[in-house]
Amino acid sequence: MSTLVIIPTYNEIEALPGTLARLRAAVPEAHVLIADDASPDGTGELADALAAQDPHVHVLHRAGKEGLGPAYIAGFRWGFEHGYDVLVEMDADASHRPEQLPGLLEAVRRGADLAIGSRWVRGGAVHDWARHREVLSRGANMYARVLLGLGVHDATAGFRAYRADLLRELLEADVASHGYCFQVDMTRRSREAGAVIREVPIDFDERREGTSKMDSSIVGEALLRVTQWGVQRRARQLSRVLGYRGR
Ligand SMILES: Nc1nc2c(ncn2[C@@H]2O[C@H](COP(=O)(O)OP(=O)(O)OP(=O)(O)O)[C@@H](O)[C@H]2O)c(=O)[nH]1
Ligand SMILES: [Mg+2]
Repeated sequence: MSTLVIIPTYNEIEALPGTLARLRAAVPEAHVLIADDASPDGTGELADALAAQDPHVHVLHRAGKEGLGPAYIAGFRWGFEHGYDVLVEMDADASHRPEQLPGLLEAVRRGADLAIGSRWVRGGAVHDWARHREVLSRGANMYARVLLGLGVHDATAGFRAYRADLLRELLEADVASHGYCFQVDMTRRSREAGAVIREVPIDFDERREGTSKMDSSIVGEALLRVTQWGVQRRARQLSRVLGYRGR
C-alpha cells in the first residue's frame, strides 16, 4: 500500500519541522505532501528546503488561502496523479500524533475504505484542550450525528486515511465545503457511496506552536451546511414515504 500523507499548512513555520520529523520517523515508508496556501510566514519556503533534503517529502504551492477543503482536494488530485493507494489527512500542528498513523493504516489494510482517527470513541481522548473547544467539538458532532445519521462519533476529525479509489469516486462530484464541514461532507459522501468506515481511537493534543486558524466563519459554515444537509435528508425521506403512500 503506497501511502501519501497530505499536510495542509497556513502559517505553520514553527510547528511543521517537528511534525514532519516525527512523521518520517513513525512511518518511514510513507511519502508526504505539504499543501501550502502561500503562507506569509514563509512555511512554503521552509517546506521546499525540507523537501530538498528528503526525497519522500513533496510540496504543493497554492496561490492563496482558500481553506482546508480546497487544499486537501488539490492534494488528493496530486496523489491520484502520482499513483498512491492510500491518502492520509493530518494537521501540521502536531495535534495528531504521527505515531498513531500505523493504527489508521492497519484499519485500511484490514478492509476499511476510510479510517477516521476519532476522539469521541472509547479509547480516544483530547489532551490540554480548552473546555469551550471540547464542548464545541462534542456539540458539533452530536448535531451532525442526529441530523445526518452518519453513525460516526467524530465526523469533524481531521486525521484520516482514505483508500484512493474511494476518494476518486467522491471527487467526481464537486465538493464546495471549505472549513471543518469539509470533513463532515466527505464523511457523508463516503457513507452515501457505501464505503466501509472505521473509527480508530486517537489521542488529540492541543497545539503548542503557531496559532489556530479556526474562526467564527468556519463554525458558521459548518452549522449552515450541516443544517442544510439534514433538511435535504429529511425531505428525501419524507418524499419516499409519501411516494409509497401515494401508490
Ligand atoms: N493550506 C491550508 N491549510 C490550512 C488552512 N486553514 C488551516 N490549515 C491547516 O489545517 C490544519 C488544521 O488547522 P488548525 O488551525 O490547526 O485548526 P484546528 O486544529 O481546528 O485549530 P486548533 O485546535 O486551534 O489548532 C493546520 O495544519 C493548518 O495549518 C488553509 O486555508 N489552507
Ligand atoms: Mg489544530
